[in-house]
Amino acid sequence: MKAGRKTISLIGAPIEEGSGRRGAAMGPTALRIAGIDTMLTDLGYMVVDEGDLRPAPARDLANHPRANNLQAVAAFTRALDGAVHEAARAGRLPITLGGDHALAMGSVSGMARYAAEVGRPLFVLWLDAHADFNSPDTSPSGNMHGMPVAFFCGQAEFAPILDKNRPLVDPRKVFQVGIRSVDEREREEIAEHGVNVYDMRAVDETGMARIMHEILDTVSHADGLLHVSFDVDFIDPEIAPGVGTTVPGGATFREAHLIMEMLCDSGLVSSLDLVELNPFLDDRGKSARILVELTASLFGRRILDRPTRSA
Ligand code: HAR
Ligand code: MN
Ligand code: MN
Ligand code: MN
Repeated sequence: MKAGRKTISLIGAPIEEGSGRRGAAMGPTALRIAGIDTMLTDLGYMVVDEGDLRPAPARDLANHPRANNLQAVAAFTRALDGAVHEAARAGRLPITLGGDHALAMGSVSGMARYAAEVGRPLFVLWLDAHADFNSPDTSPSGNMHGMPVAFFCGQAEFAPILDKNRPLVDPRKVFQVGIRSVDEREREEIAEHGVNVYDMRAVDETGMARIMHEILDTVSHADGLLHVSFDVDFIDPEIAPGVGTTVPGGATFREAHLIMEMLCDSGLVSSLDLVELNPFLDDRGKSARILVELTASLFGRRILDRPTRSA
């Protein structure tokens, strides 16, 4: 998207109950301190900071032995499904400031509803070390930040969190890049449902530019909307240590930067999650700053003006 009069909604989602540890609830504050709002304003956007969601636990749901903190996660899912959908309908581009990755159960569901209303297919670019395609049945941990993709694809319907008849995301329209930690049963599930996974080996063998061209061509030919879900652990932990679930061998800053510039050129991005930032584990705000830098590239900051060339 080009810098211009587009309005961006910042939606804070201080959820940490989807992860196995504390700290991610400080993520939205750290992203604001790192200057996410002023950076976007400087790039020419109108920015509406909607503040932080603080939903009360969903007490209508029974606790689940294999879905930890279900009531808290469900509350954020419902709140974000509403807030993200509302922002998109109002013509604003929603950026959800996390918070752990369970929040994508809500943000992506809200965008799926919006996409259905405007009659365009929703694609999801999942930048992560993890596939996050577990369900309570398959999860080794019960942590719901490992389940959002299965949830918005309709493969984790274990409690009435959202309307069963809501629009779902077609798993074949999910593109995962940077994956390097997949659980045994999760591996079978992503294959069975046709999720497009570019694991780290694919990144090394094929190169990030080619992978991104393939993905963007597919979205563009389908006239799709593209939701980007950016998990800090996509990046190598040596550069971005502020995350609870570090996995070695992550993306370099340059690879991530290239992705952001290509996304910007494509003009296809409809919505963004910035997730799993844990400021308690960060090194003097380094990871928060990197997230803001990369977001700046996604929204139009560039080194030199040079359009993406076709593959
Ligand atoms: N796959 C593991 C589990 O389900 C770990 C999931 C960790 N997820 C995140 N988000 N950090 O990607 O427990
Ligand atoms: Mn994740
Ligand atoms: Mn992850
Ligand atoms: Mn299945």
